[in-house]
Amino acid sequence: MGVVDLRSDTVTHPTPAMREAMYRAEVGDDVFGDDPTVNRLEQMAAERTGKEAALFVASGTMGNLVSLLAHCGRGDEVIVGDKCHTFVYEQGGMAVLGGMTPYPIPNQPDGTLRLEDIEAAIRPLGNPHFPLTRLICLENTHNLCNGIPLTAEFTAEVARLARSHRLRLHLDGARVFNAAAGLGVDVRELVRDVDSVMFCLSKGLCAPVGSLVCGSTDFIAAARRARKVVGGGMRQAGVLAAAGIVALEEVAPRLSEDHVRARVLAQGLEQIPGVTVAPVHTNIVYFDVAADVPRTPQQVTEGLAKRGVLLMGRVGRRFRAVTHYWIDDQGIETAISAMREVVA
Ligand code: TLP
Repeated sequence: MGVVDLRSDTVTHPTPAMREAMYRAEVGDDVFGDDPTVNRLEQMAAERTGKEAALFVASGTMGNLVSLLAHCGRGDEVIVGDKCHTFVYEQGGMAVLGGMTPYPIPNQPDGTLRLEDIEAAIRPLGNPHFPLTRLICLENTHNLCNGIPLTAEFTAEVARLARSHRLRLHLDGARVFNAAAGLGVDVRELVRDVDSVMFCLSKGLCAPVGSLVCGSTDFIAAARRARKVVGGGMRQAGVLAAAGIVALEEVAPRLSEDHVRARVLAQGLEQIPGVTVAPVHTNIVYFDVAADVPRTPQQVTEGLAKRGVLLMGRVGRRFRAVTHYWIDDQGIETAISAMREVVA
């Protein structure tokens, strides 16, 4: 990559080892269950998450959607954080395509939901005015909450509450491998108490396409049906799954390098007058440019782009930079000096 592309970890190109594995991948018709490479990836994903089974899907959005379709029916309600990806960035897919209603409650700055808020959002049974509460969703790491990881202990508390009301718990774990690296624990611990987890291969894990949904055998059978109805039966998907296998084997173990670089980036940006950096937990760095810096947000992103640095403008004067496999130490230095010039 010629430019320092910090817009997202979704911009990652496949590694040379992935391209090689894709070239050599054995394939079959995955809708018939015949693709050995997809089957192997699904087995690996189930093992890594400690779940019975897994399903390869095209994207994180599709993974969350088919999970929700497998857990819920029309008229069911889903308790979500008001800053979670499923609620904010997925076009309301659960409502549009699944007839579910989201019940958003405030995400706390640390990405958690207050147990009291969850409890208060659960509908009383037997009253025909209300939808039926069916599912609670969490997100780990939490993208809009500074990429913070949720602990296994917090997830266990929510799971206990869910079980006591006969609700299911789904985790949007798009970056759950970053969460595990950030907390220094195994992914299995972080997802032990959820009924289903979706994680992405095509973010920090660097694969070109794909996500996995993991859960019980029955749940995965339902998710497989849901994947087909949304057009996600991908046939010779082994060419994609092959990259996913490399992602799990070779890229997952190195994610903490991205976290170190995110902290170095934050430390550099903090030195620039007018720039305030939010706490960094994993590979996501949010920062604000003060109102008295005479640059519009657009001028900031354009000025950076001219210097070969791409990042994402968010709401107001807030920006996001995400580190990943293709960002090295030199890239971080380039980004910091470009920012210093643009803001000066
Ligand atoms: N996030 C993207 C954008 O959509 C914001 C990004 O650049 O961060 N869950 C979480 C927590 C995500 O951050 C994302 C993508 C998804 C789900 C959806 O994954 P895809 O893009 O594969 O559909």
